[in-house]
Amino acid sequence: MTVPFSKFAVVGCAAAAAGCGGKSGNGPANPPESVGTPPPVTTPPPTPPAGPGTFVNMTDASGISFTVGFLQPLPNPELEMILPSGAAAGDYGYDDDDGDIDLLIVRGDGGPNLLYRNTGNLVFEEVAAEAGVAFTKSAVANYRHSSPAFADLDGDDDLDLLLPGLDGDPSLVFASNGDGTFTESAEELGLDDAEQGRGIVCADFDNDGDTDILQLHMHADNAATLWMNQATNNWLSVRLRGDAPNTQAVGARIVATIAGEDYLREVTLGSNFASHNPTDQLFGLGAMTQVDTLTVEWPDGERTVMQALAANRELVIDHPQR
Ligand SMILES: [Ca+2]
Ligand SMILES: [Ca+2]
Ligand SMILES: [Ca+2]
Ligand SMILES: [Ca+2]
Repeated sequence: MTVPFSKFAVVGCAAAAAGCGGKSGNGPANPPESVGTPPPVTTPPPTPPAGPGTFVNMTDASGISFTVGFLQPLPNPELEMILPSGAAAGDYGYDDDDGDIDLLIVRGDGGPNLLYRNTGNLVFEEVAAEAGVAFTKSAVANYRHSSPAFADLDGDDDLDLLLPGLDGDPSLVFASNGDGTFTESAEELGLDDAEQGRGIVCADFDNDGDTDILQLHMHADNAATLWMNQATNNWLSVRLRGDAPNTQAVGARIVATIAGEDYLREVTLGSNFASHNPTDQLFGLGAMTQVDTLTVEWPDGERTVMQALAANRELVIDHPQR
C-alpha cells in the first residue's frame, strides 16, 4: 500500500544551477530483478573471543559476502570489489519491526542494491528483490547511486530509504509499506533530484517534527541542496544525555511502542557516507497522539522506561546516574 506522501520543497541551493531539484528527464524505470542469493549458512557462526578490543571476521558466516561470483559477472571482476558506494543501517521492519539492525548496500555500477535482513544471531538474508529495492531508473548505466540513508521521510515511523543518484541519474526514494517491502516514491515526495549525490544528512533542521534532508553534491557550481519536508504528522523527538565521556549516549537503543507496534532507533555517529545524522531521534507518529511506552536501553545496560508520552514535543532524558 502506498501511503499518501507530503511533498518536499527545495529551499536552498548553492547556486541556481540547471537541474537543481528539477525533474530527472531520465529514461524509464527498469523493473526489479532477481539477484543472486548467497548459499544458506549451515554452520553456526564462530563465537567471538572474549575481552575488549578483540575482533573476529564474521563476514562469510553472517551471509554478507557479495564479491566476485555472487552476482552476474562483470568484464573486470575486480571492479565489483571497489564499487560499493556506501551502506545504511537501520531496523526497517519485516512483517513487524524485529529489533535487529538491517543493512542496505549500494554497489555503484556493480549490480543491484543489496538489502540484508538481519535474522538474528548475526546471520543475514539478502532480500532486496523481494523488498522492492533492487531497482534502478538509470538510463545510462546499471545502478548508479551513492550514500544511502535510512530515515522516516513521511512521518509514519517506518524507516524509508533515500539513495542519491550519480552522474545525472535520479535519486531513488523507497518508502516503506510497513510490511518489509518498499515502493519507489521519489517523484511523489518531490525528491526526484538528479545531481551528483555525495553525502546525506537527515535531520529536522527547523524543529517542526519532520525529517529534512541536506544533500551534498560533487559539483563545483552546486554544492548542496536543502530539502524541507512539508509533512503534517505528529511526532516525538528524543535527546539522550549520557554519562561522560559518552554524553550523547552513542550505542543506546530507544524503542517507542505506539498502538502495539515497536519502533527502534539506535543512537550512532557516522551514520551515512561522508556525513551523519544527529544523535537526536525523531519518531513520526502519523495521526497518533502519544507514544504509549518509551524504553531506553543505555550502553551500560541501564534502562529508562516512560509511559503515555504526549506527541509533538522534544524529550530530554538523562542517564539514571547522571
Ligand atoms: Ca530488522
Ligand atoms: Ca516512513
Ligand atoms: Ca523539519
Ligand atoms: Ca516541515
